[in-house]
Amino acid sequence: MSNQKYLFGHYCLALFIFFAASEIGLTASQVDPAALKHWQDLRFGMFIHWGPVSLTGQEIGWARGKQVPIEEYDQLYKQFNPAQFNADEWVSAAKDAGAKYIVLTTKHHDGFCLWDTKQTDFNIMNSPLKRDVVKELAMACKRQGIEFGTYYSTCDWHHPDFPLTSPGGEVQRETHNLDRYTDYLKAQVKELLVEYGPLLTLWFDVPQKFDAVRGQGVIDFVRSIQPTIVINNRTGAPGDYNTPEQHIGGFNRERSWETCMTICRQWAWKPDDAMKSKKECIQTLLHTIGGDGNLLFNVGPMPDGRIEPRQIERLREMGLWVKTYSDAIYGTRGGPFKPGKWGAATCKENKIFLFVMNWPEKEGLKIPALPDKVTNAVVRTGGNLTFTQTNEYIELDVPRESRDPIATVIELTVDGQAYAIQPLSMTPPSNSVAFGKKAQASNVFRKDRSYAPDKVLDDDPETRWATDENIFTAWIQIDLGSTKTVSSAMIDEREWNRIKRFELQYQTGTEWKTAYAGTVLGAEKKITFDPVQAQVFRLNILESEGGPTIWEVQLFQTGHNQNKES
Ligand code: FHN
Repeated sequence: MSNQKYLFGHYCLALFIFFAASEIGLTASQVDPAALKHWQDLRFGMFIHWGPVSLTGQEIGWARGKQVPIEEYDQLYKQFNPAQFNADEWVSAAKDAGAKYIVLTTKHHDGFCLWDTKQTDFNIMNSPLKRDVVKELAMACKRQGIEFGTYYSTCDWHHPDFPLTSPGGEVQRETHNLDRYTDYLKAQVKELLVEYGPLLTLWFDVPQKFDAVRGQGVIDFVRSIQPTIVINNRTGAPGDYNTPEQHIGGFNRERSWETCMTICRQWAWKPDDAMKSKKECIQTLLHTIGGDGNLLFNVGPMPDGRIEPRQIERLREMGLWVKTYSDAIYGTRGGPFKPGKWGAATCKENKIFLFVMNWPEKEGLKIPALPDKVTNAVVRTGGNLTFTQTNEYIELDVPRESRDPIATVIELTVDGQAYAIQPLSMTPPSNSVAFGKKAQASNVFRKDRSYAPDKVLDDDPETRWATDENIFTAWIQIDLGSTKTVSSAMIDEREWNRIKRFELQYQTGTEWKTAYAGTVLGAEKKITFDPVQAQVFRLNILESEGGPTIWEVQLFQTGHNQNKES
């Protein structure tokens, strides 16, 4: 049987198991809605990436067999003695930031375990520290009243049964046994659930050889031990929430999601790593919850067990701001106004909280009118609010000197349930004939839907089409659904300037003709050209620095929205 047929058969079997299980009432693969809501209401967690690799200042897992030879990397634990590790200090740092849960890497891709596991000697109890880090952190979380979850790497480049090894899982092991490794994984995960739980979440990572069936099997196993747990989408199966990484996920109320992001640049500790500013940290949280996501914000403790004092201070600064507006953050949902350059919004009961980060140059902020009447409006960050409400729009203004440089918080009270209001885009419609149309592309970054080609046709300044790093030429094709006469366009690659040569083409019969040829694109490039009649257009990127990415492609009919070439 060919591989494709085998995989297709496997996939059908997975679907059958999934639907059969739910048909006969098995609940193993369904998340407990109350548990998911509880996790979602927390909105903000602290991620911790730590292990013996911190002795090297290199990246956990990935440095094994790259910056650090495998043999040397695997022996690091024998000199790992973080005597200043104090779980209560870590938990206090998280609480000072305003985080409501902690997720710790209990085992990363390098296979080293931070708890007293009986499945392998490759664990913290055989290091000079001889302390069960996971146990101490779980107990400190309990003592201080915040939730605890565990990161557990699905792939394991150290384990002899896992098919792939370092560097980076790029090397196929001669002999391996994925079923035996899966049993090992389940035995370890059971230890974490039974001896260190109940856990808020199990955060799996990098499934590599785990397909949807194997991944769902892990999820069912976990839920059979702890039904009230939420599991992410990195076992190989969809799980309960998506995990956009190092970027803020798009507005999405339909599927739970959590952005994971580093406070510096590296996940594990790195000396003098660049650290995000207080403003960036807080605005990242606000844009994330404004999109209806959670934020899992990462620190990497040092080899002596401490979190860097400068990171502790940054987290404290963040928390001072966050806690001032905690009612506008925790237990809220994203929207109804979608996030954008303007800022973000959250809602709860009959309240809408606006976090205005950028004001228009000349007048106040105009937002779309709401179906519900606004019965009260106050500025939580101080100053006098000018407020106008018409059937078409709401206009808000706060004197410049009163605006908060991080976000001016405005609380609106409406005469209804704010969450019931249909989400509203803050970007005025472009009138592009390509808006909302079908798109396909020659390549999509890691085949991740978050970067699908249709993201350039959504008038949403927060979403983009992206390609893999090793892609230098690419095309994105747009089907308008019917023939249109087009004579101008706007193409936005922001300031990334990766594109060196491109053509806007249109299809006649089976041929592609060029409507416009250019070199540098950049931010909101407006182009005009002789009117062309076609149904299918494509942006053909002929030369780039690698990984070209486009935020918007807007096409305008002759006579509409004529843009002047920039
Ligand atoms: O390879 C890991 C990486 O080290 C880190 O743990 C992140 C956290 O989300 N996950 C993987 C990269 O996607």
